[in-house]
Amino acid sequence: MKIKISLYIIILIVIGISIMAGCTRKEEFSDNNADIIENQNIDKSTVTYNGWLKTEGANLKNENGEIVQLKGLSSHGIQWFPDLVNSDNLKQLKETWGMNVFRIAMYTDPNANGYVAQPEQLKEQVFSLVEAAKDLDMYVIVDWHILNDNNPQTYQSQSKEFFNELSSKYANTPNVIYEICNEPNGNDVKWNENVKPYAEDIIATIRNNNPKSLIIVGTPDWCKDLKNVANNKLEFENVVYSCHFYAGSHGELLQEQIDYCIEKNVPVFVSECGITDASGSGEIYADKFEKWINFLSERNISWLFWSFCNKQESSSILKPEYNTSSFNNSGSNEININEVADSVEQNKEQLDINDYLTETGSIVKRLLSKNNL
Ligand code: IDC
Repeated sequence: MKIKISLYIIILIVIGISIMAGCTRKEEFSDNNADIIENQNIDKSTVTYNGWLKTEGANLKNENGEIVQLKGLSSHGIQWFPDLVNSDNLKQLKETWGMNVFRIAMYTDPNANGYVAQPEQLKEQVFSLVEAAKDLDMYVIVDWHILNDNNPQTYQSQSKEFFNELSSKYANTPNVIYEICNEPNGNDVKWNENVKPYAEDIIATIRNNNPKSLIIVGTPDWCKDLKNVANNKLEFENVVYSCHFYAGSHGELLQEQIDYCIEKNVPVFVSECGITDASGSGEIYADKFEKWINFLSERNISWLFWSFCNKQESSSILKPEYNTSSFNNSGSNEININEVADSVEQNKEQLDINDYLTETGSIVKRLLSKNNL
């Protein structure tokens, strides 16, 4: 009898365990299902998804080892257009253009009223734009925009101080990408003698605060001398080298250099490009530009367009009326400065970028939103 009861109890226990195991499997199954559904809705363009970017061979990858192509716009000089970029229009660009990165062009030249002339004001502007990009879960490039101040060594000490502060403030922020010099240029500015030693100093400074950061290094000849760089690249990891093209001025010769870099496992990053010639104004070369964009996409090379601006020049994606449309609708000839300022402030928030696109803007919008992450 006792044996019978024990057997009965054992059978009951076995049945109980089986039922429980079944339930768990069901739960596992529904968890997997939830994962699949969630994966379908995941926004793969965000920093939350991609994390710290890193280079592997000639590719740029996210933390899961997937290849990443960043695409976005560069500001014009933020010292000249302090109010043009704000979190509202960055949000619109992210949502309606598929932009996953924005570049803050901070001129350095004191003759252009750049950082060397007004460090505190420009630092504040940079920090507030970085915060906006962080809130939008987007990558942001901080560009030390040398141009007429052609040799990065000229203001090396200012650069070091700036990047030291930036990289310690954002030591834990994968959103921030450091572009340590826009376009070294001039016959006397060489990779081995000038740009490389500058880069070694600034990269060491950044990495001291922030070992994982992605760093973009400008190359000589307005970012067109890639071969010399590829033959003697930096020892640091997670460094990409910039190549800048303007469709009306640069073509196959530069593309050959990009392919040379890829063969040598040197990662190239187009942190600035344009649809005009190198002057930034004049004719628009839509077909040549599109061919360039296809060339880059086939190679998963990131690119940013010059520029997010309403200046009267054909490289601008916005019409000059963007920003000042409120004046035209005021209905009054008497201008009260405070009222105008208030109305500009209000209107700025409501303006839809897409209502003010230039021909350039429409073309770039189409190409930028193609094949998104
Ligand atoms: C141009 C601007 C133009 C400005 C000029 C000088 O479009 O409004 O007057 O700079 O500051 C670059 C530079 C970028 C240039 C751009 C077009 O990085 O600053 O902007 N360009 O000329 N390299 C190649 C072309």
